[in-house]
Amino acid sequence: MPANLTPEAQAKLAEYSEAKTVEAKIKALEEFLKVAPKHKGAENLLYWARRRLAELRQELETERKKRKGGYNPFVVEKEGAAQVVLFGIPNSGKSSIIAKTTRAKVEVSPRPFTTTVPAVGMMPFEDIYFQLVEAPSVAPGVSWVHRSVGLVRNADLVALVLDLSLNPIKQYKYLVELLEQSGVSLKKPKGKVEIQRERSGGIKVVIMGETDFNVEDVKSLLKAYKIHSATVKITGKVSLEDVEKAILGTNQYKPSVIILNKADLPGAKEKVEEFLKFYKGEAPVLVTSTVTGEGLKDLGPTFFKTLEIIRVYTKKPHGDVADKPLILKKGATIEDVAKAIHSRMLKGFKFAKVWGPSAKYPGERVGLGHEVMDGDVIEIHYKG
Ligand SMILES: Nc1nc2c(ncn2[C@@H]2O[C@H](COP(=O)(O)OP(=O)(O)OP(=O)(O)O)[C@@H](O)[C@H]2O)c(=O)[nH]1
Ligand SMILES: [Mg+2]
Repeated sequence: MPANLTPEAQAKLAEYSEAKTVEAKIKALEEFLKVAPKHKGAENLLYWARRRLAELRQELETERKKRKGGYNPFVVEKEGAAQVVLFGIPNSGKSSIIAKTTRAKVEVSPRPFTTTVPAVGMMPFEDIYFQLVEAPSVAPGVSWVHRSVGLVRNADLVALVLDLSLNPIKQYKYLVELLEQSGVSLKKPKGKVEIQRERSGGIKVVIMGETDFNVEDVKSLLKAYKIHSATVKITGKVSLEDVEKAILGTNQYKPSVIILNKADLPGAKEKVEEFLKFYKGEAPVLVTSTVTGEGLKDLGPTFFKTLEIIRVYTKKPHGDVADKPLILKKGATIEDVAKAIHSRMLKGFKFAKVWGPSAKYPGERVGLGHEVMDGDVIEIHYKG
């Protein structure tokens, strides 16, 4: 069920979602919290608003510091094929994983909270690198929880690192709850809501899929949030609450893997079995030990698969194949390849030649709509 807000509260949220600056967002959320209803249906939204407010205040402080010339260690610029954030409670072994799989010098210690700012390392996988980022450990009452959650929000993938010397189920529940409270979901959505705001033209709604609401419901929801012109495309299994979350941006899906670490310890095997009995989600579960090295070589392939990325190699006509691949999302087409290289290539596109898994025969001539695959070699011909 949508949160059934008063028009006043909805207007404040509308202000929030339209606000362009952090300051304006903070102001709108503060005012929303003052007028928001306290009934059961609005509970989640209130929780979200408080969390978001805390994050925004943090952001503001960071911005201020930056203006003064300081730098923010909690902003880690992406490098390599994808950024993977290691998220977990103190001492679960996040730094040890980075130490064992990258060349970065990180501090490992039996003392909890050793890592106080994100530790970063580049983990090689075949011909690419994944950027591993350790989020400083989270625990109840820790002041940087929002910042660590912020790192997860920005990552391409989150790895939950669970400590097998303690109860992994409890840790899992705690970490997932923290993320959910901040609008980060590890569950792949069954449907998709795309909202394209327009300057004029009213509200257009296209529903393709399983819903228990109709076009009029969507229109009135949007109007309640003061959105008067937009194109909304709904595909798959979607609830009206999902549409509301899409309007507010309060639900963000993050692909995840689960790492059960310290498999070398006595009793770890039983805990792994218990966890597997409990866990029915879609994320792959890896069992590792940074002491024996067990499972560490599976990290790369598992990240690669879960990220649903592919590598394609471009070449110029009569030229050599690039040794560094272009990283694209699974399902990408020649159009995406051209776009990724240069807009000129797309504008003047004539045809492409493909060698590799997606080609019917080596050097097949294809158009913009051709779907490329991992390992393809692509030569684009265009009017320069
Ligand atoms: N037995 C065992 N000990 C491990 C393993 N991985 C890490 N440790 C130990 O666990 C302790 C914490 O490891 P770290 O890698 O520093 O853990 P962290 O998650 O980075 O922890 P903080 O940054 O301090 O919050 C250290 O004493 C490590 O030697 C493992 O696979 N097996
Ligand atoms: Mg650490």
